[in-house]
Formats: sequence, structure tokens, C-alpha cells
Amino acid sequence: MRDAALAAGAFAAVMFASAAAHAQMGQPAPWQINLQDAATPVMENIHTFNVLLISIITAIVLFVLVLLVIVVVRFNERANPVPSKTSHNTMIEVAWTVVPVLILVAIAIPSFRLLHLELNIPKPDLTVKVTGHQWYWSYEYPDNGGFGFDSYLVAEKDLKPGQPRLLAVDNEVVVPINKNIRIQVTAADVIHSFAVPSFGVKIDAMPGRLNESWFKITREGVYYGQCSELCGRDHAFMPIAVRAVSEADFNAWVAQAKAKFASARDAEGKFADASTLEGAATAR
Ligand SMILES: [Cu+2]
Repeated sequence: MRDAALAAGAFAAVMFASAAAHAQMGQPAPWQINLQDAATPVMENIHTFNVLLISIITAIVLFVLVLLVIVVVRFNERANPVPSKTSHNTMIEVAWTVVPVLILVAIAIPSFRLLHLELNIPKPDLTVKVTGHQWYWSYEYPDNGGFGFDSYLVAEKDLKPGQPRLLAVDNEVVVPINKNIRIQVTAADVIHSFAVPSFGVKIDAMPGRLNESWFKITREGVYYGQCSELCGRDHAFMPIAVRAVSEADFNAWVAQAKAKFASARDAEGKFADASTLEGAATAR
């Protein structure tokens, strides 16, 4: 059992190493088989929990496999022509009840700890309001004067070098690193879901409701996510791009964004800068 657990751990380590070698921060990689790299403490904890679960699952599978092999080899008709008539064994029956309970408790404790970390939002340094639309996201910064903007997919023909296809957007959400960012998520039409894998965040965007989540990004970079609730025709074409920068860069961006996105929404409820709408529409 111990050897099996060690083997499982080694297997998991090899898998992680190979995935990490290919992975580019904040986005999926070809042939990736593991979770995306962690950019927040929550996602680091999800990684740890995932390793624990895979190790336990692998150990159980190997244990059952060993038992099956023993049964097949030792107790087939040729090796064991006169079968035993035993039908009860108190010790084994207690063990196969107690051991699974202990395994479930061992899983439950870190699981609840992780849920607590995800659901208890620390005192926020910055709040960003996220609204899902068919089929784009809009973002507002109530702490910085309440400016906001829409964020549309960049059409394939308009991609700049380094921009990932179907993930890059015209207006990225910019946030500072090492700050507790609270997101308040809602939707204007149907249910969407705001999900960024490397943050460990996935939260439904419901019309008429305000859902909250949080993340604290520890490394600068651009992190991509997608709508994760089937929301209609262009569900696959409303990506999320979050650019994490230093606090100084964030303040500079706010000053410039305030001017750029100054004008209020137009009559259709869209923010002023919907100029790239046409470009996004031709992506399909
Ligand atoms: Cu959606």
C-alpha cells in the first residue's frame, strides 16, 4: 500500500513536470493533460488537492488490481479445487468499513479547507464588476470612478503576434498583482459563467443576481479564460483576458482608461468603445 502510494506520487510528479514543460502561463497548451499553472493561492491549493486525489485514486486502483490478480492466480479451479466454505470474517468486515471511512475523512478535511479559502473573500483591495452578455463581457471599476468597457474577441485575421486564437480580446481587464481582487459577476441576458483556469475561478453570471468571487494574482502576465455556461450561438467566442501588472502600471492604465472609456453607455446600453464589434462579428 505504501509502495503503491509512492509510485502514485512519482507518477503524478512526472505528469506535472511534463505538463509544466509545455505550458505557457495563463493559457492552454497543445497536448496538455494537467490543470493550467497556478497564478493565485487558490489555484495552488487546487493543484495540491488534485495531486492528493490522484495519489489516493491510483493507490486504490493498484490495491484492487493486486487483489484481483491474487484471486485469479490462487483461487482458480485448478489451483484450488476444493473451495473454502467461509462466509464471515469479522475482522475483514470491520476493516473494509472503517478504512474507506478514514480515506473519505482524509479527503474531506483538505476539501473543506479549500472550499473555505475559495468562498471566504478577504478584504478586497479592488472590486471589478463583470457582466456577461450575448456574446461578450463587460467590466466596470467602481473603485476608480466607475468607468467601464466591453471586451470582445479579436477576430482571427486581426490577431497580433503572440495573441492566442479564440482567447485574445480587444480590451483586456487590467488588475494589479498581489492585491485581493473581488469580482462581482452578473449577466445582462442569459446565464454565463466567468471562468479563468489559472486563477481557480469559475462562477456563474446570472441575470438579476450578483455573485462574488476573488483572486490574488502572484505573477504578472496575461491570463485567459472562457465563458463556461452554454449561453447560445457564440458561447465559444466570448473569451476572458486578464492582464496582471504592477501597481504603478495599473495606476497608469487607470488614468489612461478613464479618458478612453469616459463617455457613458449609448442608447443600446453598450459602452462607447464598441468599435471592434464588427471585427469580432466576422471572426465566425
Ligand atoms: Cu456566455
